[in-house]
Amino acid sequence: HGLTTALPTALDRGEFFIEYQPLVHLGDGSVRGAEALVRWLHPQYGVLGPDRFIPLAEHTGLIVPLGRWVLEQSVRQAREWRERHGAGAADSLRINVNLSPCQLRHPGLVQDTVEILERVGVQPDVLCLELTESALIGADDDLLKPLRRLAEMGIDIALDDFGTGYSNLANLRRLPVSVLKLDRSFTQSMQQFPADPVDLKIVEGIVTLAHSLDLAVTVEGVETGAQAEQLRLLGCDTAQGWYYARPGPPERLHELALADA
Ligand code: G
Ligand code: G
Ligand code: MN
Ligand code: NA
Repeated sequence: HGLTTALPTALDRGEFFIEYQPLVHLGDGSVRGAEALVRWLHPQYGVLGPDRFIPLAEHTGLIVPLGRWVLEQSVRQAREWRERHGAGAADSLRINVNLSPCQLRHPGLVQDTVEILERVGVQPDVLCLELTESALIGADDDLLKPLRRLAEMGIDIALDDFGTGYSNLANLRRLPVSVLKLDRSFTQSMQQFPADPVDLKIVEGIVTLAHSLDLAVTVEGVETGAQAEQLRLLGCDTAQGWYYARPGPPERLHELALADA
């Protein structure tokens, strides 16, 4: 239908844009970075979220050039944040970029990423690549090799939507991952205070396991202060959600980062 025919040229037409949602340190409330979330400003249908076109982009192969574009824009944005905020916590602001499994299978991924970082002139530690747990379940060595190379360069790898798949927890040791992003469903169950005791135990267990493997824990979908407080008490490191900010234009992150500087 309409989206299928318009998608291949949308990149050349400059119809994609990126919104950024801050990642906040639960201990001190400082902004540590942001997740880049792509949108398509369709000439007829208006703003479309990734759920509307990422599957199509994966199917048509556009995900590779689109992913490269998102990566370069995001890294440029992160460089600007670091430059504008100078010394201090903002000095280490990071950008999280989602990676589709198709991009991981594309042989040019490592090379493209290196070239983008060099062209933009930023260190690899500016970047955290997010892959869903389901993308990495059962991943063989061919798929993990590029991921290991990226991790060795100093890029963080995050396991997105963690806890929704059924990954063998021991499997985590095999993956070059440094961050677990706990799925929003766990955050939702922290809505009541006190939260369901079984959910509390599960999150507590995940956090203990993650920390013992030297992984940081980020929580998604934090909508209330009560959720943030319970997740902080459970030892989670970083949070993301509407309680702090909705995804928005890059200027919004300047304001938030400056506000707590
Ligand atoms: O934008 P929204 O908050 O609705 O995000 C929905 C999902 O779309 C995210 O969880 C993420 O997995 C996916 N997504 C957003 N931006 C990108 C992107 O640049 N590339 C890929 N592959 N997925 C993305
Ligand atoms: O990569 P991922 O699919 O996790 O991207 C995050 C998604 O979650 C995006 O679609 C974003 O708009 C959404 N989101 C971000 N913060 C919140 C929140 O606090 N509550 C809910 N319900 N959704 C959120
Ligand atoms: Mn994500
Ligand atoms: Na997620």
